[in-house]
Amino acid sequence: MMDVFFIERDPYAPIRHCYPVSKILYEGKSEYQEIMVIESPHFGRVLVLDGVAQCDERFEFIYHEFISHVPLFAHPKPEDILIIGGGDGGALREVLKHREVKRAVLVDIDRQVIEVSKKFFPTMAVAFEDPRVIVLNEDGYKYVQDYEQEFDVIIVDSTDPVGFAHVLTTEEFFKYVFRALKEDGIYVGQTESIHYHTDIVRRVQKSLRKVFPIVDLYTAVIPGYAGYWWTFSIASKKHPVREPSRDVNIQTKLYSADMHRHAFLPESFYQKILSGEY
Ligand code: AG3
Repeated sequence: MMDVFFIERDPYAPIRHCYPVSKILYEGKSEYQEIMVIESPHFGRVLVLDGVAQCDERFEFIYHEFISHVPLFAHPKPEDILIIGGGDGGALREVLKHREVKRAVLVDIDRQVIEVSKKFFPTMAVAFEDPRVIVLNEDGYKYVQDYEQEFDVIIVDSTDPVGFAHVLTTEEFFKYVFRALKEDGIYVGQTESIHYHTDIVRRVQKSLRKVFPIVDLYTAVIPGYAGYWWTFSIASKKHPVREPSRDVNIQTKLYSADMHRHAFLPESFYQKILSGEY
C-alpha cells in the first residue's frame, strides 16, 4: 500500500509539517480560500484552509479551550463576546459554556467554512443554533471599526497572518479592537508557535504594547500544528490576565485554574522574546 501524506504550506515555518492521509473527504474553493477536509489516522478529520491545518477532531479541544477560557475567566463578567474568524465553531462552543455570556457575535468572512464545518465537524460546530449567537459573514477588520465600548472580550481565531488575515495582526487593527472593547475589555488572538514563528509573536506583541496597558503571552501544546507549542497574545484594558478572576465552574477537558496560571511564560523568558534575544 502506498503512504499518502498531506504536506502543509506554511511559508513561515522552518520545517514542513505533514499528516498521513487515509481519505480526502472534501475539496473546494470559496471566494477567499481553498478548503479541504482530510481524514488522518490518529487525528481524525482535519480542516485545511489554503494548505494549512486549522484544527483536527482529536486535539481541537486544547486550542479552543485555551483561546476561549483564558480571556473569559480573566474577565469577571464576560457578557458580550466577539469572535473574529472561528467559523469552525470550536471557540463558540467553549465561549457559550459561560453562563455569564449574553451574546456571542461570530464574524467569519467565509460562509463556506461554517457550512463545511457543520457538515464534517459535528462535535465542533455545535453551538451555531444557540439563541445567544449572532453569525455574520463579514470582514472582521471592517466590522470592529463600527463599534465603541461594545464587547467584554474579543477573540481573534484567524488563519495565519498570511494573505487576507494579515491585517488582523496590525497596530491599526488593535486600535479598533481597543475602541470596540468596553473599558475593562480583554482581547486575545492566536499568534503562531513560540519556537518556529518567534518573529510573528514578537511583532504582534510589540504592536499590542503600543495600544494596550496590559499585554501578555500564554501558550498551549497543540499536537497538530507545526511547532506544537502554540502562543496566544492577550491584551487587557484593566483586569490582570494571569489568574482566573472567578471559579472555574464549567466542564473542560484540560483547562483549569492551574492550567490558566501555568500557561503563562516565566517573565525572564518572555522578556527574551520581546527583546529579540530569543
Ligand atoms: N486557527 C489558527 C490555526 C493556525 C494554524 N497554523 C498553522 N498550523 N501554521 C485555527 C482555527 C481553529 N478554530
